[in-house]
Amino acid sequence: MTDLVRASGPVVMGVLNVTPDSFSDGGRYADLDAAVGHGVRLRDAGAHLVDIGGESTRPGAERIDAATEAERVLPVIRELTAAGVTVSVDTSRARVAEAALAAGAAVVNDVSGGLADPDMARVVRDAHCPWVLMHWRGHSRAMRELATYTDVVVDVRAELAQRIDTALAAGVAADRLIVDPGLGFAKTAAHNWELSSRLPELLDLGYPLLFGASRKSYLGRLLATADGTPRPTAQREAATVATSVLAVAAGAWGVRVHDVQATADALAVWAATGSPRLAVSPHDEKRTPHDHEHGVRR
Ligand code: PMM
Repeated sequence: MTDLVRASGPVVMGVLNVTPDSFSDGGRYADLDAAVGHGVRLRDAGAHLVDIGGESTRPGAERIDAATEAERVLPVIRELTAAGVTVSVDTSRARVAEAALAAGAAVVNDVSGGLADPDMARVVRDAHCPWVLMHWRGHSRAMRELATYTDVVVDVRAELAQRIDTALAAGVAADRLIVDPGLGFAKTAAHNWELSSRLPELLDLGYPLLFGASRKSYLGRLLATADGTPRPTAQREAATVATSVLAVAAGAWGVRVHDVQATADALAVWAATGSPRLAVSPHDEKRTPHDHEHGVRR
């Protein structure tokens, strides 16, 4: 699985949330079949990884207990792994991660970056599996009040560096770590845009970067009607694809998306045009009007 971390091409992580609001109708087995079927479709559409989460992390969401979370994710992980799908588990609980790895999960996607459960580093270290360390400041109920930064990019970078140091100090190998700015987690829309436009400063940490903008509310606000009504979740796909391609062109290792087919198609176009990279670095001087004119003439 270390190969996945070192992958040069963009990695597409498909989202499979097995929370009651995703699969509310039908009995337990119908839910399981629906979840597994969806996971297989995500893989067939081009997902390198299917990310299975059993606890909603939406702002304001109430927590569920570890046993409920495990009951939701473990059967889906077992079946998808048996079907040959590479799976990550989206959890902040060491107990759930440990059981998920035993059930076949290959990657731990921890939205708390190791902060929520001090035992997570041990689990990841012993499993030698990749670990996504997302930038996080607190559980869903509290995250709105935690969205205060001096400079969001500088602060997120410094906090991710602390998460990396803690992981390394606990014995986790550097080549298992992936960082993620955590769009929408204790971030306003403006913070999300600032992070999106200054990814090179986060890439400068020297770790693969996962970018998860898919269908998030800041895209809904960008595309709001004149009276301020946000664009509904299901109609944010073109914006999701645009942010994902821009993130990959800026150097992101991977993107976490709901509509894998749309993103995979867009990334195929990006690859067919020579995988162009956005030529920006945090130290680049801003382009002057003169440069622009020059570029146009050529
Ligand atoms: N976002 C959500 C859940 N898990 N994991 C990572 N690594 N990065 C994210 O941005 C992220 C995540 C919330 O989005 P969802 O409710 O659409 O799954």
